[in-house]
Amino acid sequence: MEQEQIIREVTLDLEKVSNSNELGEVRNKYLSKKGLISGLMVKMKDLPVEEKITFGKTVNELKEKVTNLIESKRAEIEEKELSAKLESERIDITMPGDDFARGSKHPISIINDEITQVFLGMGYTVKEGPEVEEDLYNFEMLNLPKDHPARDMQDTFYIDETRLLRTHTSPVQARTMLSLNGKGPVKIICPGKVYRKDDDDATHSHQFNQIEGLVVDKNVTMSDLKGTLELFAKKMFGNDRKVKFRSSYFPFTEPSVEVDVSCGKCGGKGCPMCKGTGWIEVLGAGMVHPNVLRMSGFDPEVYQGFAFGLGIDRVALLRYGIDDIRLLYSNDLRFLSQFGKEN
Ligand code: FA5
Repeated sequence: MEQEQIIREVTLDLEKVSNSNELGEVRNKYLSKKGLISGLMVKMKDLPVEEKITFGKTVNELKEKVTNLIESKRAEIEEKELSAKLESERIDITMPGDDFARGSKHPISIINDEITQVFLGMGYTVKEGPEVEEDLYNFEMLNLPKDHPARDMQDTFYIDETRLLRTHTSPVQARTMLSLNGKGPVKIICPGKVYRKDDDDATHSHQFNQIEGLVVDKNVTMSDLKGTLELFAKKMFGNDRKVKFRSSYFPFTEPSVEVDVSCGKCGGKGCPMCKGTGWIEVLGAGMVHPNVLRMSGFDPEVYQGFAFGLGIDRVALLRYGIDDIRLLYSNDLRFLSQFGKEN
């Protein structure tokens, strides 16, 4: 066996190699099971014993040298191939990127978050309740027994005899008070969707959003309610808009009020949106009725409370000068993309 000659042959073969496939072929030629070096090993069995040891040693040395040559060629080729790949996949980071459509916050979510922040700042905590509600919490616990005529004020989607889609966020009042076993204070807001069989028009939707507020404590008065709502109106609408308290009726509050804000579209002169009145009603409120406190386990001789229910959609109309509530539910991107970019 000519060790030197084989090494020369390998070196010549490797000089011609320019990629991994060709290198694989050279490797097979010398180092595979049927390769030249394995062939030499086979020959060893025909040699006399005394030659076997030296022959085996030489073949092993040869194998090691050939392997080293092939492996250093492999490193060279891999580096070349990697540089070629990087070159062909080079990214021009100075090219302008593709613009992609980005979502924005819905105006109702923006207003909901803003109102929530105003009340969190006044020390309220947020509570939630189910949209599929029991008649018990939506009406009965709010001083509206079955067949009470005031149930007509909130035309209802019933699911069955005892369950309905909540018509307002007020049921969370009863649920929260019941969980407290007659011990105040209570200071909560509850945002959420509500449903009514109202005919849709510029200011009415069959699905809309409210934020309920409830404060129960000792020595709570109507002026606390008025002060709270005035502060809220100032924060939400600024000093330009006029705010009006109107006496009203809700079976769960006594006395009751409704709060109107001057119409943002006509500035209070009267237009189709405000139905010529110059005002848009945004919330109902009042002092919690003693019956409601009692039914929820609070002693009306000890505790008083006020509550309010704000229409978030109406606040959005007023804040943004939107002239039709149905736009909020149209899912028209031309409309929606005008909001929420600042967040
Ligand atoms: C109520 O829902 C009472 N639960 C509010 C309340 C709570 C009073 C706590 C006293 C104490 P009302 O039906 O007026 O009240 O609705 C409250 C607000 O929801 C309205 O002022 C208005 O802003 C909004 N609203 C009512 N109906 C609709 C509707 N169909 N579409 C959009 N907003 C509505």
